[in-house]
Amino acid sequence: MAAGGEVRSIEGFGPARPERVSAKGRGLFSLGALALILSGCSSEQLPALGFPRGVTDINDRSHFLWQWAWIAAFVVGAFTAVLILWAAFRYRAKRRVTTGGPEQLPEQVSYHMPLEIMYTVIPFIIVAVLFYFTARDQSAITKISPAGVAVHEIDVNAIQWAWQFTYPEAKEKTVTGTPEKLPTLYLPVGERVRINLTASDVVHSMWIPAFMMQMQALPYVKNQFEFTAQKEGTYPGFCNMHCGRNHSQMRFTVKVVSPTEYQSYVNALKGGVA
Ligand SMILES: [Cu+2]
Repeated sequence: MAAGGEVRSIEGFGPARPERVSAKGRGLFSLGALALILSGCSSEQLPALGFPRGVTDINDRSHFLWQWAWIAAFVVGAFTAVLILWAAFRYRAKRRVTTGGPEQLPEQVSYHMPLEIMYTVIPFIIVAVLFYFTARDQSAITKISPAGVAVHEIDVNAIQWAWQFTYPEAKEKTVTGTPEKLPTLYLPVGERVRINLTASDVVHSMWIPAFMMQMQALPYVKNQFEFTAQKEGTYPGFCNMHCGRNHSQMRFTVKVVSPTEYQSYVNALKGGVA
């Protein structure tokens, strides 16, 4: 018991009590066990977290990054929450230790080198790991097949506020959409497709959520990406860059069909029927 108004030092950075260590130890053990369990999962076993599997080969690649970015965020978030709650409860103001005097601040720590190094190095490692996997997947997704490899090329032009699809295979015939009559982008299943993307006026962005793919459409620039659609179906497409008053109406439909059906579409377009 402190006497004569002297304030007993607040528990702080001294040695932790044994029961606190065991609680902390249990927390760390649980986190480690979670990481160990999750590391044994293949990306097929993990939840898809809002994106469909296998629609294109881009999905096959991007799912890994998508799922593990969430797992990393969850682990970092949980660890941070535990630390915050632990500090909040462990070092909360205790009236019983301020007998006779004003409330005292706990010991103030500054220029604690190990701590300073830790909170600089750990975020750097997190960013470096995310950067590595993002750069690896991005360069794979934007890799263009060498000349001579058969791909179906489709030129996509974004305009305020519609999409134009031009098929060189159909004698450069162009399909232009309007907000009232959305255009359809036809794609053959199981065959390589290259999108040559540009814009007529301002910056737009071509986004097909089911394909886990978006790319900016820039005026005077040809951006390209390739993929192989793996599942037939109809999927919505959007402009994903706020490009003006009617941006929200800048939509299109993607139809992945059999190669025969795709060929008939191209032929019909060539003949001016589609
Ligand atoms: Cu747009």
